[in-house]
Amino acid sequence: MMRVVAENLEYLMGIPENIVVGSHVWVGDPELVWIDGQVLNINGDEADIQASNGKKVVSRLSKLHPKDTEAPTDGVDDMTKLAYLHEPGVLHNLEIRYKMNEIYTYTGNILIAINPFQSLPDLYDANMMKHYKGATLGDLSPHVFAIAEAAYRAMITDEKSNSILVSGESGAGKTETTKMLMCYLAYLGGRVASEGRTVEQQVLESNPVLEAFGNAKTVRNNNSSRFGKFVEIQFDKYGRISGAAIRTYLLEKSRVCQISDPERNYHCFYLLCASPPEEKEKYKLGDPRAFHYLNQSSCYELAGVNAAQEYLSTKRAMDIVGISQEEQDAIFRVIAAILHIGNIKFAKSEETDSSVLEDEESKFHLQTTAELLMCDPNALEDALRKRVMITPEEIITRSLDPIGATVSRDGLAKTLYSRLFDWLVYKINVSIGQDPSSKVLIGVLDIYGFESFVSNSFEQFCINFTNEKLQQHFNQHVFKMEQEQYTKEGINWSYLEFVDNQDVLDLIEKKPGGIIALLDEACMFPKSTHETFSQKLYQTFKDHKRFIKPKLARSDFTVVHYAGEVQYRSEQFLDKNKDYVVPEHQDMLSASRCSFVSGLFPPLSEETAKSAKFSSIGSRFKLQLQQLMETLNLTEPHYIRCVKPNNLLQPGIFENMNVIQQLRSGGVLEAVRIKCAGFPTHRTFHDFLTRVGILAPEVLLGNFNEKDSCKMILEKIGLSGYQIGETQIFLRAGQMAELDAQRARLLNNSATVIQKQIKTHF
Ligand code: AOV
Ligand code: MG
Repeated sequence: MMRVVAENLEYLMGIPENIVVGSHVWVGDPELVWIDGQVLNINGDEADIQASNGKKVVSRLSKLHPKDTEAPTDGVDDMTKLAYLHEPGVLHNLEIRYKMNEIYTYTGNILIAINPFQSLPDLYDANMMKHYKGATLGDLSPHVFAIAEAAYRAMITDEKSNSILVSGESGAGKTETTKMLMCYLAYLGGRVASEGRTVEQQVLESNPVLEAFGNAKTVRNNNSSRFGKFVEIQFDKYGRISGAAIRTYLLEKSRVCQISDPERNYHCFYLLCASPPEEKEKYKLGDPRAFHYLNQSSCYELAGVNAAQEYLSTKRAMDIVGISQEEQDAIFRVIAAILHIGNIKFAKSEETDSSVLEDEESKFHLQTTAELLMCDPNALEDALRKRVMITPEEIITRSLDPIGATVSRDGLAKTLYSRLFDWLVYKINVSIGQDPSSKVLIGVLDIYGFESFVSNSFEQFCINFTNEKLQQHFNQHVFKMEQEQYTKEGINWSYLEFVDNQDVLDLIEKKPGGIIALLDEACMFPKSTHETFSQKLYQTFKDHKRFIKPKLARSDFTVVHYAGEVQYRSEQFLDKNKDYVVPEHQDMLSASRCSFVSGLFPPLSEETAKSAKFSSIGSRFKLQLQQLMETLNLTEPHYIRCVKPNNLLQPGIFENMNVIQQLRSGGVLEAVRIKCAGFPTHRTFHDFLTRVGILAPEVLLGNFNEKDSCKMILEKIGLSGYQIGETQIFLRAGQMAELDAQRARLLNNSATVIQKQIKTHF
């Protein structure tokens, strides 16, 4: 039943019949996306426009949008209040509000949050929380607290779980928004003046811990989360927080070994390098510039962040979430060990093409790593440099060449780091604890938005897959909400269909035959290369609407996502899909004398050791997403779309092109489109009469009730397709513009008549 309704789409494209000479319009602009102007002339299907920035522009009539000259100059706090709901209207409204520091705007129930890139303390203080407590959504200015309040109230009254889905591109403000949501929920559901470590405190303090180990400075965000996160906050029957569970998704492992200027590695490395002298001594650390994993970039400090203080506050947060002193020591030993591992260098051995430690310094770092990990230095060296092959006849030990040994070294560092991160999440979960008797929860999702770079790899593929999933969920929800509102008003609802992205999802995840399944197959077949994998894709999806083989590419492939085309480079897909711990690394670490380290590498059972030749990251991620969607489907969702107004990360700059792209890929425009396909303009009978009553003065003079008056006016004008609800008029997209145009003509005519009269008089 899901299909594009082309006729309705045209409403979004423009309503040319209402555009006449003198009309105020929005016209496309290569830089600003849309600029306003006035029609000077119309020739056939083209119009000359005087734009407000002084330019004269010629445009096809069908490309123009009417501009609402009566829209409030300070904008509207809900897009659905716009008389003309179209792309330029939405964009302009956000811009004027942003310039007034009004960073939040609703589109129905969806909250759009534009990153202010400046601290707005009054916006989130205790007074503000008090203010929103108990308020109905829409009664107060749009706010994250209002969304959290709505979720909490819905949970209490309907005894149903709710979820808040925060999305947006890197640096748009998802994590900050999530933290504010959690603060507000802790305020609503916390125990008053309770002592000790409360569940809500632990939930809140899990954020700085996870940020220290899972966030890093990137070019897009100085505090970029390199993992996705879903926090389930459980409530007891009194509406108090009684437990929580944190799930994380796809930590970016490659960053541990490889960074480029001006990005940084994970924050924890720099914090540890800034720890008090006795600790630095213990971990044999010093200047971060001395470590290969950190000095590939020349950025070591973060503006406005004191690493030494941050180290101490991270440890305090670790205390609160229940990580003991011994565990903290072990964690930082592993972090330090990773830095030392990165400084172990290999050179070509003189006799063969195998490798040796390059110099004394490398020996020192190897020794230090072994001490910190409490494992045997010889075993460590062997695990890095040698591979054991078991053939039916014998056991052969082979030495790796320097390149192979370096790859092995980086693999070890990545494995250690990702196991450590998983342990942290596990530990936080155990220590906060789940409430088995809790019946309802509020889930908060902070997950990476759609990504499309010049070069896109497996990570972007997974991220965009996530976004396809969430987009489907979002569309279905927006659609349902619209339907509910119409049902409430007793309106006929038979026409609405929308674009569904099931076909992209099938392309990616269908089993068998989808891209992930084909990738797994390739990974299991020893002779596969990224080229054979790509060939297989080209063959299989030759006729797929959502798949393109780029003309000049030999192994790239393009997926037509809902938010646009993304070209993926398949080079590292196979490697990145393999979740593989080198058995030599596994054996060496599980033999560590430190129970924390050996605990990160529990010995594999015979069974798994044999069968676990290959475990697929893609398939596991798919499963995780499936579980996430199942959880979300049991909840009542609320959406927050974060928008990054500029790439300079500066306050006050609103870049139209940038914003519009995010509104498109975040599905905000899709939501607007769904609304437009229905009855986007709602007006109470009274408001409607005030605005267009002049078109039928005889009706206004008559003694009718408001509903009947509206009906008579609409009949007189001859509009069709609108609906009259219980309390409101529901108009099709563009109909308000049409009414306004008629009114303008009427006023113009009467003005001309008056002018003529004036002329003849004098
Ligand atoms: P992200 O979570 O969406 O990016 P963040 O939540 O980390 O983005 O926000 C990026 C930066 O923007 C923060 O460090 C703040 O400086 C600023 N910021 C965001 N929201 C607000 C706000 N409401 N008030 C003031 N400043 C804000 V990423 O994790 O990179 O996708 O992977
Ligand atoms: Mg983030």
